[in-house]
Parts: sequence; structure tokens; C-alpha cells
Amino acid sequence: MFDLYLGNKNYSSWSLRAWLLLKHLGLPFTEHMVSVAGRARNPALKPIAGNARVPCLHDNGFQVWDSLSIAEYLAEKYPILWPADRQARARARSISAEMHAGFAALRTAMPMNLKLKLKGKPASVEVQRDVDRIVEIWEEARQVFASGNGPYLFGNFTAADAMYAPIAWRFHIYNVPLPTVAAAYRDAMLAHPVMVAWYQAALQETEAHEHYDRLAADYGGPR
Ligand SMILES: N[C@@H](CCC(=O)N[C@@H](CS)C(=O)NCC(=O)O)C(=O)O
Repeated sequence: MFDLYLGNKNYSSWSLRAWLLLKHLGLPFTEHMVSVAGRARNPALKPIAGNARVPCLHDNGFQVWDSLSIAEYLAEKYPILWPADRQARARARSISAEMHAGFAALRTAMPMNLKLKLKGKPASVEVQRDVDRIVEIWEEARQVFASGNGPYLFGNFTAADAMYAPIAWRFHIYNVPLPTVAAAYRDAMLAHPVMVAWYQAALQETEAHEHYDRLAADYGGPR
């Protein structure tokens, strides 16, 4: 039996990844939402997650923390979470690891906040570098590995899509201009039924973090 400890749907981008994977696989699980305000280790979370962060998956009480580890844990039992082709699978893992370890400038400047839809502003050099690299990753996956099988990075939905899911939201929220292939992929992700369900649940939440909400004015207000 699975239990998923996760953060607020409006803000917790790492939690979205684990939730997407479980929902995509259609696995039953019990959801336990905890309040999170940022990326820092939170001692209050220690009893439910060894790394004092969410998401943390409990499999009959055994803790699997960290979004990428959760993906690998589930993929051992449900191999469809990675592409079937060996090279495609390696590329999916490379770009998932790159997402997991990187893009700090973009993640700091554009935190996930699903209640916002902003006019946007020109990106700083550092943020634009992250955007450009993500566009390059998405374009290569779509053009080389997706081969017409579906609208996701490797055709069918994989763990790599789950890893990039919050980026699709960020590009939408902050109105980041994208070339055609990347924009089409962003739109396919936003239309994924599990993404839509997460978004609708986020809109029902009442908890607010001023630190993230005040960015709205900085990005030109609502569009
Ligand atoms: N590398 C971790 C990052 C997890 C993380 O940073 N989680 C944040 C929420 S999105 C957290 O638990 N923050 C604790 C807090 O703000 O109280 C993962 O991939 O799961």
C-alpha cells in the first residue's frame, strides 16, 4: 500500500512529479499533504521523510524520498516509466538528472505558483541560459526520440515528462516565449489529464506564501 507525503499543490513542484507518476500509472495511494514554504530541509518533516523534504513515498511504511528516486523505485516495478529503447532510456535519464540537479536560476526566478498567469518580462542572462538549454533538451527529445508516437518527450509519457512538468507550468505562468516545438510540448503537458487534475486541486487551496505571491507585480501583473 502506497502513501504519498507531498506539499501544497499550488507551490510544491517536486511533489507534482511524484504525484504525476503515481496517477499516470493508475496506482491507488493515500495522499498526505503537508505545508511547505520552500526548498529548505524542514525538521518537522523528519518523521515522514529521511531527507526532511517532500515528496516522500511510503511503500507499506518503507520510505522512498526524492522525486528521482521515487521515479526509479516505481520504474523497477512498472518499466513503462522509462522509454523501451536503450539509448532513448539513457537520454531520458540524462535529462531527468540534469533537471533534478540544475536550472537553479530559472527555478529561483520563476517558482511554481499555479494561481498566477502573468504578463512576463525579459529574462536575465542566467535565466535565459536555463530556458535555452531546456528548449534544446525538449527539441532534441521530440525530434530524435519521440518519432510520432505521442506528444511527450519520448512519444509516450515517461518519468522524464514528470521531471519537466513543473517547467511547463513555469513557462505558462511567467509567459516565457518559446519556439514552436517547445511550445507544442508545453501545451501537451498542460493538457495532460493528471496535470489538469493537479491544477484544479491547487486552485482550491487557501494557504498562501507572500514570498512567492509578490512576484506577480514583478512580472507585469496578470495577463
Ligand atoms: N531533491 C528533492 C527536493 C525536494 C524539495 O525541495 N521539497 C521541498 C518542497 S517542493 C520541501 O520539502 N521543502 C520543505 C519546506 O519548505 O518545509 C526531490 O527531488 O524530491
